[in-house]
Amino acid sequence: SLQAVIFDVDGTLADTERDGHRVAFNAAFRELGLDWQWDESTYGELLETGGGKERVLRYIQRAGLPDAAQDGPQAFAASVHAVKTRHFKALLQHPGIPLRPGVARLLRELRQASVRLAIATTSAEESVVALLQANLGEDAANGFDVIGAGDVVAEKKPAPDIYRWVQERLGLDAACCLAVEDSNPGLRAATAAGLKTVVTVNGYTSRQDFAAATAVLSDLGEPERPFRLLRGTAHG
Ligand code: XBP
Ligand code: MG
Repeated sequence: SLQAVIFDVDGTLADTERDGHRVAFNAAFRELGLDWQWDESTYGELLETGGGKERVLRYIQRAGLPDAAQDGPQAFAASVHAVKTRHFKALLQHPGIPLRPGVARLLRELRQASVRLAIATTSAEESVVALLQANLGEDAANGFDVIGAGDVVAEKKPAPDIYRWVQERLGLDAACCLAVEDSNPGLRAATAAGLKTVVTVNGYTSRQDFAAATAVLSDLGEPERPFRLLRGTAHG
């Protein structure tokens, strides 16, 4: 039986990428005097690389190492990421980034059913906690048994490492857990860790390959606006 649900964050709990992380990266580039700008479609391509620091490192291969990066690419990516994380957290305060439809309801209903909740994400823990707090209150992070985020594992999604890290701490077999993801790299990570996975798509991910998913949904739905089942069965 189902004992825990492990949620991805970006694109799954909230549409954080286009109007959140992307905007925060661009603000960081401006603040640091770089002439880089990531438009929506460029960012869509760059999302193939999970992790903000890794994404910056990948972009350096295309745009070249800026003059400002005197301490090398790794230190440069880390400093961009720190500035970007500050801007991302400010965006969560104003204008704010809401949770996707059905997310708050599902979290509440799972807790009421004594299903344990966990998070497995590529992004920085402080960004995740700030998103939860901004939308669900100061101690929102305490509602999750395990939060696996950012650099706690060396290999980010699509590697299964973050899901394995979370499962180990939950102390549960993969067979008792369900993953909720929004992207192909996320689905690959969860599937490689042996987890059944429900996918809720968004604008950046809707055309990706989700053949390995238990079900593909438009979103998690609200009573007055149910989700659409895009593939699979409602009972997996
Ligand atoms: C999320 C990511 C992250 C975010 C930005 O992927 O790839 O890098 O874009 O967060 P997933 P950071 O939803 O598959 O976990 O800049 O803090 O990495
Ligand atoms: Mg995601």
